[in-house]
Amino acid sequence: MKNIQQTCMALLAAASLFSFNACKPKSAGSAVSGDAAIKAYVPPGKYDEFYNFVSGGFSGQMSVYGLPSGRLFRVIPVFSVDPEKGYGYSEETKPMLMTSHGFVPWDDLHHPELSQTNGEIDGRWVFGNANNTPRVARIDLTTFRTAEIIELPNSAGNHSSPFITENTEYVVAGTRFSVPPDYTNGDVPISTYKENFRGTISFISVAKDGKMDIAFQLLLPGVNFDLSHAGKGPSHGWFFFSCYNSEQANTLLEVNASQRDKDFILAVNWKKAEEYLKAGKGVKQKVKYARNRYDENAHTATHEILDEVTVLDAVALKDICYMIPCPKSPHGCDVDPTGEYIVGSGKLAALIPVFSFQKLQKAIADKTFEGEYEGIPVVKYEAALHGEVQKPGLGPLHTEFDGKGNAYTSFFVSSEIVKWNIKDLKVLDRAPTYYSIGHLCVPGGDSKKPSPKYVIGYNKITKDRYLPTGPELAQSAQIYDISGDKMQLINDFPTIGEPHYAQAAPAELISKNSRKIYKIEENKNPYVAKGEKESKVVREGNKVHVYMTSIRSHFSPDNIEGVKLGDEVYFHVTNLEQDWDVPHGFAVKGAANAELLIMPGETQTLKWVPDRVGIFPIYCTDFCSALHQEMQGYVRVSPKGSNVPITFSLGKNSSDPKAPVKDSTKQ
Ligand SMILES: [Cu+2]
Repeated sequence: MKNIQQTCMALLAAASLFSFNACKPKSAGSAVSGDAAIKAYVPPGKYDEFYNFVSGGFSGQMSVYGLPSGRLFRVIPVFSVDPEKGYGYSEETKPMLMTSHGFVPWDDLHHPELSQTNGEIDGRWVFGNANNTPRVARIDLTTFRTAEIIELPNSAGNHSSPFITENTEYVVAGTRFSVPPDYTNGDVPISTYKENFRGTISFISVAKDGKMDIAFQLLLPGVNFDLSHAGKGPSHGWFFFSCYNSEQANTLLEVNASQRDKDFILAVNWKKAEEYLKAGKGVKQKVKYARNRYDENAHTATHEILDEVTVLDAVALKDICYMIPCPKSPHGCDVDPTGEYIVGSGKLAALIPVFSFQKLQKAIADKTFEGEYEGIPVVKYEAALHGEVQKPGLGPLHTEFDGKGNAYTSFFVSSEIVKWNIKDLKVLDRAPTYYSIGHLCVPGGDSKKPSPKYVIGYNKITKDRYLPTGPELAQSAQIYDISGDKMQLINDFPTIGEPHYAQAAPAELISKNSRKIYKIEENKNPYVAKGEKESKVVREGNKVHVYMTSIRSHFSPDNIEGVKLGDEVYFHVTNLEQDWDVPHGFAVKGAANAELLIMPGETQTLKWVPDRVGIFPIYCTDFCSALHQEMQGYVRVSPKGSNVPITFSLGKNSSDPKAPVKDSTKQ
């Protein structure tokens, strides 16, 4: 290990550590030892103990795995279109991906965050951030679907997000890139960063039903906000953010933002900010941002553009924000379950500083400041410090907790998880990871009440854990049993996209609320057909609306004529099934679009603009019965200006005279 440490130290000294692959620990084995694998074995037919919500990184989605098996259950589409579910392809879900820039079909999701009540995970929602076009999404855990997406003005690179207060009062989002605020003229030389660029933190309020609003934003000096965590227990009412680039560099940050020995943890008194807001100290600014909500009754998303946000100037309002010096280029900023200790992880630091909330409060009360940074008071490092973990490893990134007084920190450079005691700061155990760990997760490990059974490590850079798949290898996670004194590797599982961060919750908390169907009588989609008798085809100018139903194993209607070139055809398909797990799919040949996937009782719409004359088959894409293959039909497309009337039928050439839909021209 020493040689590795020396090699890595050399890399650190070169201040270019992230351009190199991390060092592989010599002790890294190739398999789990002894009978450890049995701990991850979940027999066929048995359920896992935990849901693991894993970020899909640059896939823009969130994926759901079982723990400890590592089995993939579902990919939840959030910020990227998903043909498997028709998300972003159906007319009903397209509004979810609207922004102030228009339709954006992709993003980069980094951090899942589960909702909490009294500081404990409550299983209602999981939030996720869009790192590129700044947004925060809320996913409903009864349906495992994205229920709402809100865009963030005055932001760029929404990395420091979404972090949550102990009763889900707020989800916060700090900007990674400082930029000129939206309401000012942004046409300025980039070299005027110090004068014109600002950082903002958005406080998004979450109503009882989950609806999100930007309550206020804090205007801050131009630094990069990286990660955050809310206070809890005694520190409830406060938020802590890691900041880097206190040098305020705007080029070659790998060198220029690593100049100072210490950057900062920003401590925010959000209760105080609320007081200022109530006292009218906020300034309303003209901005433009989107808010998109999915209505479970109309089965339709709505998109609106909002144009105002209230900004509190943290420099002018002196007692909202304080800086705590933190060595060096801090990344993770984690609060322990008691709410007393705040762990800062300097990417380039060779120790872990642990701050005390009580000491911070005393330092603020006594004004034990070493000066100001860009107008924000800077607390003396020693005055806020509980202590430092000495020689913990190289490249500390993130810390989660077991609720038994222990912390687990990931080390990117030395590729390991290190367990240490929060009070006496002694290192207790270390386990190698394969390779270059980034985030890690203990179920509930950033809440007041962790479930300390496993710690899961998520890779930044993955190498040869699995069979090769061309130039890009599988992304990966590893599960360690932490029920004993020593961490024990029990399982690996490949992941979707980059498994950036993840959270986990006991299965029972979520599975008991799982939705099975949508009641057909509650369907308020304007184009619903609540039975085959209501199915029809209606022409409105060049728009043709098909009110279609699907039930095992046919569509109604299944023959349509009278569509012409130049028409826009809208297939509004209602799935009439009222049994759990009988979705139907829908696709049409040549549509520049994906399929629909329609849940029982739901209506979804596929828009199709035919590009040629001819006969176009339609079919069900999701296997639904023994006669699924027979679930098909035809649409005839005639030339522009032809006089073929709209007709539609089901069972027209069968012997059943009561076929529910008849040729409309003969009615
Ligand atoms: Cu089907």
